[in-house]
Amino acid sequence: MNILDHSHQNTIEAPEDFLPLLGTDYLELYVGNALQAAHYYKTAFGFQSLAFCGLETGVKDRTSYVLVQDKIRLVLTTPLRADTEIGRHIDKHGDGVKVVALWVEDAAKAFEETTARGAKPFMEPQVEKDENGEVVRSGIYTYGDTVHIFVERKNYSGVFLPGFKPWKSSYNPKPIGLKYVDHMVGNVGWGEMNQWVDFYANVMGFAQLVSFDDKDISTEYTALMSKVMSNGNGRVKFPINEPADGAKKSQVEEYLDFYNGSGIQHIAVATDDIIETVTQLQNRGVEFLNVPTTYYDDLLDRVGHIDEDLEPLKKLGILVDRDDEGYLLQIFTKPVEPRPTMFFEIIQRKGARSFGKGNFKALFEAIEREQELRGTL
Ligand code: TYF
Ligand code: FE
Repeated sequence: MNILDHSHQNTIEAPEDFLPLLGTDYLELYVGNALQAAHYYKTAFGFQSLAFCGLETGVKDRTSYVLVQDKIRLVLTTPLRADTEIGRHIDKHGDGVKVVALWVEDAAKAFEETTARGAKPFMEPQVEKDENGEVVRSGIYTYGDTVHIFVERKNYSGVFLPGFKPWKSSYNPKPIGLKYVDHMVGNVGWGEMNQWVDFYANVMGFAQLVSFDDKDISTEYTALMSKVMSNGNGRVKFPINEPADGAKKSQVEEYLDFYNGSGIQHIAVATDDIIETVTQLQNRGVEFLNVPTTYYDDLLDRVGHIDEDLEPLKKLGILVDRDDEGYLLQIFTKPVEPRPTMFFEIIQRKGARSFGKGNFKALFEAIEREQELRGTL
């Protein structure tokens, strides 16, 4: 099945999707201080307060703040006690993504289908109830300590999940136009990419969209290989990177060193107006990777006509790439933790369904300049 072929011409009938996904449900980060992290994501990224759990809701061992912006839900979780699973996760990885939750019609079936195909169970299907109805959740492990939780919420009308209360805050910075999670990239260990590509293909029913090897994307230091996996309807896309042999330490290796293993490298969030979104982010103190202004000298020769003026793109450092179907605009933050681990990508798609291959060189050289400053090359 060619999942990018929407014409339905000359395609053989697709096999039944055994894991239909409605989209990304939420992302849960384990962080050292969820209270302060929530303030950061509200102030800097324009998220809105949605829900919370903790001592006031009868939860004794941890507190979580849930933030929302359009279709994106972020959960920030911190332990309240010593010697917890969450605390050990933070000690090992620093702040990072623990859960990539996927929205499904049937969480018990999602668990059965994936574990029958070899997934390691994380959470048996469980029904959670409150006065707003019920949610069924189940979960499996993916790379490193990262997990997928399947969320079935068709019989639920509460703000987030049973056990959470609405979070009514008097501090509400304006949203900045972030719409949905476009893709989430994982970095995995040396030689492990194909094993995880096979996991998404065989266990989750995903198909491979594209592949990049070290010849496509090798600069002086960075060498990496990447394959992009997508679910059947294209709503969930997971590129997977592994380090390749380069002259010096690649960015993927640096991540693996500081994260102490495989994990989520970047979260790409979509906007309909990247110039406005990035202007807001920069005004609110979010730092981005810088490309040399020479990047813009031959940009229009490379990508042809674009709707946007060149000047604001150049001023903000937004990158542009074109494929057969259209073009895309993208920009990458610096890591948002003290460790050089997870970062965000802001992306606006204007027809293009690719990932910005034409920008890899400029982008990776910008990452290497940062690595140089850190002395980690
Ligand atoms: O998701 C992607 O494939 C693009 C490009 O370390 C990319 O955003 C790939 C690897 C990387 C940073 C960005
Ligand atoms: Fe990306």
